[in-house]
Amino acid sequence: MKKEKVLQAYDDARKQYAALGVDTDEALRRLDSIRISLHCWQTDDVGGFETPDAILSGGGIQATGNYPGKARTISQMRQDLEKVMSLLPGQQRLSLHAIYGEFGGSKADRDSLTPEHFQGWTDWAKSQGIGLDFNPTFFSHPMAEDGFTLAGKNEKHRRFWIEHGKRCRGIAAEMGRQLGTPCINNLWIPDGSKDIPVDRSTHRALLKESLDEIFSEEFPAEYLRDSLESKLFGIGSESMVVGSAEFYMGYAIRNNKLITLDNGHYHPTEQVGDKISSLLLYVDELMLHMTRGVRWDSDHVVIFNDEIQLIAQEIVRCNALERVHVGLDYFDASMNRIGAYVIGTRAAQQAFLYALLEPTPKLREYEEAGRNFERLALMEVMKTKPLGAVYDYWCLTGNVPVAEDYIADIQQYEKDVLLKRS
Ligand code: RNT
Ligand code: ZN
Repeated sequence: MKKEKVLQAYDDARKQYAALGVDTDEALRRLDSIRISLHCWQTDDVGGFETPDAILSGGGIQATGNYPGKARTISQMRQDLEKVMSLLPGQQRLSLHAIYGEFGGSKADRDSLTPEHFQGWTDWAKSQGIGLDFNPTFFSHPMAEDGFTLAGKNEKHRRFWIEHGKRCRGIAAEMGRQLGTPCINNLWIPDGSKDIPVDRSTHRALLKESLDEIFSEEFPAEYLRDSLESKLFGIGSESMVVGSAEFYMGYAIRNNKLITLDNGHYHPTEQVGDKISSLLLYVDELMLHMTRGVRWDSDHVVIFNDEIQLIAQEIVRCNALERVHVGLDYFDASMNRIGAYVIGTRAAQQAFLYALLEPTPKLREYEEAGRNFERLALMEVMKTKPLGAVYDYWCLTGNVPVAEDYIADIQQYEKDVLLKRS
């Protein structure tokens, strides 16, 4: 896109928003401070590097598609992530899963992971000037095959997973310490049952006990924040998921933990955006897994839809940008994976920009005066204001491709790099 065109369009957009009392420059300044945490697992369909050609298994989650070019080594993965970040305005973080360590061909099982296995990632993050987040991996492992980990009645397995949970916190804290930005360690377990269980309560009591043990060690909040992610159901856990919304909400409020809101993990008519103002009254901080469920928790690429907009709007309206850590969680193996990252991250950024460009005081004024028509009318008008011109300007000033220009860039990368991978 021509530079002058972008500047001209921005100038016009600035005036249009200003007429409604919205300062676009200020909105961009605030947008610039949001660090979206890229989920490393879109590079390789949640495979990881424990064994050659590891595949996602036993976690009630599934990646579908076999688009060529997935990352098969750590250096390919870093190359892909660097490409992704070169196509995104603003700054990002990276969220790693425990299966993505540098195991150097030797088998380090989940209960014997150490910060050294991730030192390469920390060094890389330092070189990129980004922060890291972390996730213990409680799936794709023989000891998770019966569908239970921290909440299981098999004591040997449960002990193994508790050890994994503890080690991951140590690793995450070390990343946070070295990088000077707290590492959010997000805990999600698949535990649940396919058919109707009779004893739900023992599993929940066991999960509580396991978590107490995992969290018994204290780390400074500047290094580590613990977050808990609930789920409604998964493949093979259709009838009960131990770590439900109520379970973790109770646990997090009582124990001062963060809650991760994955918008694929609720009843399809529930709006995750609506939960934010409630949770912020009781927990200090939230973590987001922005995703797109299509009929189920399908983890499609994030797009600029109503759901994502409401999430961003509620965070901005609650003035809670500093209290919400934004992350992504989807894995689509049916399209160019670099493209999937860029589409989803740009969509999330656009949702925040949309929220930041809202004439909230005016809308509130209408609301308080009971002017329901006027409130809805202005909300509708905002949908066709030149959001894109403001976003394009952000890309231009951030020296990344503007609008559709990034498509050609990814096509070139596919030709030069991805298709050459075996
Ligand atoms: C699964 C959860 C979880 C995973 C990642 C890979 O339903 O959403 O966050 O997607 O940990
Ligand atoms: Zn998630």
